[in-house]
Amino acid sequence: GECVFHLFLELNQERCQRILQEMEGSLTARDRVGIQDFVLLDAYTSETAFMDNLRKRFNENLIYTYIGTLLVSVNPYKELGIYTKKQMDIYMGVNFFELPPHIFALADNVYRTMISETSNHFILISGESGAGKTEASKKVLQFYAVCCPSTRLLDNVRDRLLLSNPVLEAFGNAKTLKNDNSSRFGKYMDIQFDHQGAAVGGHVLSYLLEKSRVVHQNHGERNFHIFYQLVEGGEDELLRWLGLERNCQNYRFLIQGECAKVSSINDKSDWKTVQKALIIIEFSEKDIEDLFAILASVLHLGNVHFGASALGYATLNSSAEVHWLSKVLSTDTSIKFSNNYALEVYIVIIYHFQVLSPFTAEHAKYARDALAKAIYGRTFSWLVNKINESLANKDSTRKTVIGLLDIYGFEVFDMNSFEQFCINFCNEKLQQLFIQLTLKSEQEEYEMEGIEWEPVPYFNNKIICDLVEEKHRGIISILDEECLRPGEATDFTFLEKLEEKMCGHPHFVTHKLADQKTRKTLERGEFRLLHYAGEVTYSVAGKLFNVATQFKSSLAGLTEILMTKEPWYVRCLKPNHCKQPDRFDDVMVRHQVKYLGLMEHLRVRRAGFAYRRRYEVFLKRYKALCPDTWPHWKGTPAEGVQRLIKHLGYKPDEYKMGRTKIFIRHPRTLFAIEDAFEICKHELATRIQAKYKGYR
Ligand code: AD9
Ligand code: MG
Repeated sequence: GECVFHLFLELNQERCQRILQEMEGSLTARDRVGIQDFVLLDAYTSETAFMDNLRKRFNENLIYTYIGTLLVSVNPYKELGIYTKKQMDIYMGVNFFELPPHIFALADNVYRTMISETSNHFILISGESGAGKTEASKKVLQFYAVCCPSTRLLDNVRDRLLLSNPVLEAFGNAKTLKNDNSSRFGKYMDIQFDHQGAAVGGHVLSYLLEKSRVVHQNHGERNFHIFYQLVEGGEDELLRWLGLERNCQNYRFLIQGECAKVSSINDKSDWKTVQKALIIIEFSEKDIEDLFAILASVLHLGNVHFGASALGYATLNSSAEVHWLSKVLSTDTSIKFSNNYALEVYIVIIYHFQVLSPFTAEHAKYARDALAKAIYGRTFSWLVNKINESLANKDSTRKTVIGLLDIYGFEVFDMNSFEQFCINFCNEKLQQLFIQLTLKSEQEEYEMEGIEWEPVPYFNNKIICDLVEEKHRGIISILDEECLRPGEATDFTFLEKLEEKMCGHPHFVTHKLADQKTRKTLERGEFRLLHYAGEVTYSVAGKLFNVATQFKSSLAGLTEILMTKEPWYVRCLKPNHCKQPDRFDDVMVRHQVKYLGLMEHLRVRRAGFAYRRRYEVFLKRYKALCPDTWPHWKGTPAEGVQRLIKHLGYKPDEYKMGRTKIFIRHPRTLFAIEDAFEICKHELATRIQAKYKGYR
């Protein structure tokens, strides 16, 4: 045991040094490519040094850098050829710090930790809109699909896991000003693994789809991709059956942003991909037909228009659209889209067209749009359910999971509505989770364990989360109260209430509460929140349609799911506002580095300990490396660990003993003990085999 371990410790030290030398090379090479782990940065407290390192690496197409086990990624906006099968093979099963930083290295590390500790994990991918979250989450999924062991039977699951992505993106992503493929829903995906590490199933949770996009798009933005795919790529026969023409310009819901065609998007080939994916995920032919009938109904609905009668009531001027609507939705009694739903839509349409006719044209339009949004929203939920049925693993044996969280990023537009409020609140909550799990709990843990520690100050955004969600006092509660006063409450009474309750809050401003200087930039129907990531001005118009409470509780549910798992982080940075390669906007990146709390994270990491385990867990895993602790240790686990590491010859500055845990400073110490453990396991297995042979 001992001598093997020392050999490994030495080998590892040498190996680490060699790797570092190779990585950093001579001083000039290091000057050129920077350092691959910010923890190794000499001037680790200097933001300038941090930025220099990031920029250097970006200029060399090295988009990944670590802060310990946290991965920082800068969107290159170009293909780098670093996600090939060959690259996956290189990263598979190799110690985290031995190769240049990569999303595959993180994926591999999470996977191996899950296997060796039989524990559940999640990867939180964050960053603002267009920073590369969705791409990162796809790379992780691809890595697991390709690298995990598999059987023919499970190939199915793998394909379905992979292909759920293009389907969900077609229905849930859209071109915005920030990102040509912007996620307009939050997505949390569990990938389930059996005890051999094969991917055997999955589950998707979706969060608040931005439904308003179905009926309205800002200039330079599009509706959800799937509509354009259908119109551009749908077969002639299909379009004829749906009463659609092959021209986006004919559909009001597709052209409000005046950019139906996007150079970076090929709707035709995407259509084919989605078709194939739907078949692999096992949507029946009927399901698929119904799905497109529903989409067509939304497009027809968008073209329904209303005139005004002499009395000012709405009149319906769209017999062709109504004809197609009733045809695609309800003439076929066998519509299986859940019978009730199809029927409900039909009844609602009849209801709207006949009973709502005494409405004004304005009201009728509103009802039409509400209907279109509802149809699309339900279709999306149905789609997620279908995908989940297909990914479900029926076998009840215990599984471990890796969760992937890819949500819509923080975003600020000229006009920010209720949707942006929810999206940015969601980002605020995830930042809070990050703070709790890293900066806060890490430091509290040292304190609790009685380990000497110089506290690192950081900005805690809890104050902003509370401003939004606190019971009885937060914005969402006030919104709820207002919604309970139908007839009396308006967007403006809501704003007045906010002003009354939030007056003096450092993160809340309105026209009335603002100082002279700020007032000029704020309108009367607006409020401004000072989010962790920047200021956003929201319009109160239409906010009284409240789904915020439901959103708040679903986010609370998500937090609960995550809290039971071990966290890993990918922090995505956006290098410029123009979606351009080779352009590193210093001010913009610095801002993100700041609000994501990366400097603070680095400080905590640098001063802290890379690895920690409860004494029982540590002893259980490594006790075979010391004759005194193997096979049974009679004393307390802490004493056992003390004996074990004494035997292994740990130096005093390499570790600290806390109240319940051992803390290890460097990853290399960890590699060494893991390697020694592997050899030991191997030796044991060989001995057992030999014995067995002899017996035979
Ligand atoms: V949003 O909050 O959903 O609006 P994301 O998800 O953070 O946003 P996304 O992953 O969609 O951004 O990335 C935006 C675009 O940047 C992609 O469509 C790619 O064109 C580009 N991108 C992102 N990451 C990479 C990468 N690792 N390599 C090459 C990339 N291009
Ligand atoms: Mg995205």
